[in-house]
Amino acid sequence: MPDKTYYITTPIYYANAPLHIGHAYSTVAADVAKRWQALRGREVFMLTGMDEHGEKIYRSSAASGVKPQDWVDRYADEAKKLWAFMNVSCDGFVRTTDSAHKETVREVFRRLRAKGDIYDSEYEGPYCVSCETFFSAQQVKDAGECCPDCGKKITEIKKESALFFRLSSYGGKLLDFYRANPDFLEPPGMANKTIDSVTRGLNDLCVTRERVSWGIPVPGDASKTIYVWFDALLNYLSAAGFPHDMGLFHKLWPADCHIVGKEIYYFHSVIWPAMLMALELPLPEKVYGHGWWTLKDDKISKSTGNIVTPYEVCEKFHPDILRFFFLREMPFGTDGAFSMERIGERYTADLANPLGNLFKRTEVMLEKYFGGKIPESGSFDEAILQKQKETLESFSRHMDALRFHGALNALWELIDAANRFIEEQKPWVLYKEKSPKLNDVLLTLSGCLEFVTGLLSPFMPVKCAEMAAHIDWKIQMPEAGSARKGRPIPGGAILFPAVEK
Ligand code: ME8
Repeated sequence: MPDKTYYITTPIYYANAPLHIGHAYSTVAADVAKRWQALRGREVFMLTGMDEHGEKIYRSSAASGVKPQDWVDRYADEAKKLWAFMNVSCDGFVRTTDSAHKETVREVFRRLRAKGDIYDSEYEGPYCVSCETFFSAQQVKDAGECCPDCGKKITEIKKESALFFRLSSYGGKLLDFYRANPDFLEPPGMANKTIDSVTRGLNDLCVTRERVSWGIPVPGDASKTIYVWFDALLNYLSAAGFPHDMGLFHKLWPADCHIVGKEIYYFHSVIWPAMLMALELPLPEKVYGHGWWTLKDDKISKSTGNIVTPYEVCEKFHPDILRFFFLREMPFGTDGAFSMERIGERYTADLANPLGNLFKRTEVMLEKYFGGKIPESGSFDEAILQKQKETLESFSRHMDALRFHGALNALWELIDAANRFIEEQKPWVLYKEKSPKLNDVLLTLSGCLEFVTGLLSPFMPVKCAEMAAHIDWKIQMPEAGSARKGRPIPGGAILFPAVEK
């Protein structure tokens, strides 16, 4: 087990509209990955936060007649409330208006300028305020005179003095790095796109804006502010203590994983590693680009206006059910259609029926046959023990690789096997026949309850705490074949009551 703290990040979200289930998806995924590493005994640090500078945010605040700082303060407060509501336990919450962050950005800017990686020039050309992205005239023409990414109206930046980052000189080094670190770009579909675009050649990147006042002033030239993406990407360093707390930094860096949506993968897989190379810092272990939740085939997004908030979903379902649904419904990396009906179906098919029933039936039988305790004697069933060992191996492998879907599939195979075990062993017959095998069966089933509760806890921390209370157990990394002979099983209210359609 490595000594280094497991450091995982989400994107920092724009402070210009309420967060929705798409944002919750990335944040919950990072929280689940972190909770899994903590369960295995590692030190962990999960970072999320807010992206608070730039023209888009300035325009939104101005349109509402609110000072930009008041505007972003409001969204940062709302985000913190949302993450607490979603049972996300973040260790860091970075805001790009934090003074420590601003100092990191200024320092990085100074260093890169001093070594010639940032140089003086001029910029003119198309810019998308919604994506905060510079495009070439040809890209905009090819997209039908609109933003090639979001399809919105393009702004023309008139010729202005600007500073550029020498991105073009890092193409070869990036390709070498991708080759030498095949786990860096994930999933594979995203890797191919990144390698293609770097192979086609990189242009230097404009990293300042002259007519945007809501940003970090360029050191030594207050007429310009630093481009919002250059500012935002540095959150991963500033929140890790670079350069003001190098003790913390050495514990956290390099990050184990940046989780991002696929539309911002290029920024994280090309621009960000090139910035780190320029700073002569180690690169993160992995950049994972996940897919989108869609509604009627459209990406759920603030700009499309089809957003669903976690609060709306959780009028009907516990936040842990939404967490579970996020990672059970679609493989991490692909797109998926969101609907309340699908959550209801998943809830019934995975939680209320197999898992809820496994708990209920085991608790009822322990009460009836053993006075509410795990049998004092008996031995763990060999076949289920073997199944638990296989599940642990497969679950761990998938979780370490952020294949949440594969991990849950493995766990549900065990839950199904445990339910089949009840049907095959027929404990009610064993009881009538006064067979000693009854002890083995209920010992084994009790062990399955604790095994499943432990592994599921990163996904559903609150519901699993309820499950643990049913079996008088403290959540920890479960062991195959564990059975706490003679311990009371208090049971409790139905864990996953049926929901109407
Ligand atoms: O891009 N499905 O912020 P943002 C899945 N500030 N995930 C979704 C989603 C959907 N429909 N919609 C949004 C920014 N997301 C920048 C990031 S990082 C240095 C700066 C998630 O508020 C997904 O993670 O537009 C996506 O990348 C992110 O929210 C975009 O959030």
